[in-house]
Amino acid sequence: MRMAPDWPPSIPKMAGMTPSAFDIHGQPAAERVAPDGARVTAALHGGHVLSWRTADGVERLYLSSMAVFDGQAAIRGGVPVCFPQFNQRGPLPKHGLVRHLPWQLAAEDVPADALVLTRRDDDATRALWPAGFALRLSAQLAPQRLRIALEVRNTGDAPWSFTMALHTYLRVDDVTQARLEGLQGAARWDAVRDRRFPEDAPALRFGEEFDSVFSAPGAPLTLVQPRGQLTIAQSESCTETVVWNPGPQLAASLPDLPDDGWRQMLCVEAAHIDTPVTLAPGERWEAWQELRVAPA
Ligand code: TA6
Repeated sequence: MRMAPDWPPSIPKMAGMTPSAFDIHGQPAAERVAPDGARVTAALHGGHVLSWRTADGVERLYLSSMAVFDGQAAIRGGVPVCFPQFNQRGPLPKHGLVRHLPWQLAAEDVPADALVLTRRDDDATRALWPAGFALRLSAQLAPQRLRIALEVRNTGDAPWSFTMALHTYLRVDDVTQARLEGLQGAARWDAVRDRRFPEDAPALRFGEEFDSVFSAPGAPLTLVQPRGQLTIAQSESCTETVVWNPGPQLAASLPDLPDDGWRQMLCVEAAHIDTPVTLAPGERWEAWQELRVAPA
């Protein structure tokens, strides 16, 4: 099995309500610690939330032990921000531009319980996509809860369109023992088999490659595991939910995922894919996903 020898990285514990800046594997990172001890950590590369630990110390997000921290590659795990393109549905690199680029840590207008990262267009983005934009990613802590919000603004002088996803990797004890409830009745595109059908299962189960785009459910989803439940809600502005697990075969071919890494992760993504959002100059749009640990 392929495993990084120095994992997990030692993240300094710096409690306080000011975001702490440090680095993880040589990459700049920041952390917010809430009064109850919950903490959220993000890498500036990609504006990428890496970790959410609830007050009980339990890690709720999956981060691959083989994730590449070279300031170039997208990081495997956490919450990649896919913008302005989801997957390969367009001419841009897979999942867009910003997961490969450095963001900034915001210091102003930041709520006391949030970590906020920002990204604007620059020569690197305009070389591939001529849009003037500003992104603001907020990861906000509340007891047993994390809300990740992405604000998109058109700062240019022409309209442009985008698709997006908050590509959240949830940590699970064993995905084959987990089930995801709440998508029954949703329109589903099964990308593995290229089939479209209404989902009829009351709960999704995992074990083989699973890659599907669902029309957004009207109510939050529930991830059920033997150890407890997680509720996953998303803003109405997200018109789709994506569920992805590579399964054993695809996992073995991904160089930045341990062979058995697929067992510890499940991506449940708040997305806007099928009909792109168009923003006129000066317009803004917001999406969020909220994760809540259900009481035992
Ligand atoms: O959101 C699901 C998906 O689009 C899958 O098709 C799979 O490719 C996954 O994202 C991960 O993509 P990545 O480029 O990060 O390997």
